Amino acid sequence: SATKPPAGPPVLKSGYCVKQGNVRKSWKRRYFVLDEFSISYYKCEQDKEPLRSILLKDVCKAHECLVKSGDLLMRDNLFEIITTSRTFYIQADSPEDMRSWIRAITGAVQALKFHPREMSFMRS
Ligand code: 4IP
Repeated sequence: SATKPPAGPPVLKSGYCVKQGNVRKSWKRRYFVLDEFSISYYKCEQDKEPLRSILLKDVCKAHECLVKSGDLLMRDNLFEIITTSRTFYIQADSPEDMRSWIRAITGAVQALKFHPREMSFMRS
């Protein structure tokens, strides 16, 4: 019904950032959504299906990208999300937003580590 809340865990942070592709390295503006289990990105805010979800259990670290080479040099407010399989390069709109994303992701990763939760909403 129209009053039913959206399924899934509550959103911790969301907003637009620009991310780099893995192989082709093209930069795309995407809508990012962080919840207590994952970071997903969508083509736009209205989309229902994410292009990809990064599980927080696979995230090793999120921090400001200080060592840059190549086309990373041109990008400010750049942070990286290091996972077991890939490093994501993400450009925020401002230094404040970059720090806010790093803080939110780091907090969620730590929370999951110290208080493992059942992903019960995924079983439906
Ligand atoms: C695409 O480039 C986009 O950057 C994709 O990003 C990216 O996938 C692809 O990475 C890259 O080839 P083109 O559109 O120029 O083809 P998005 O999914 O945000 O559209 P990722 O994995 O970064 O989502 P590779 O690694 O498939 O090349």
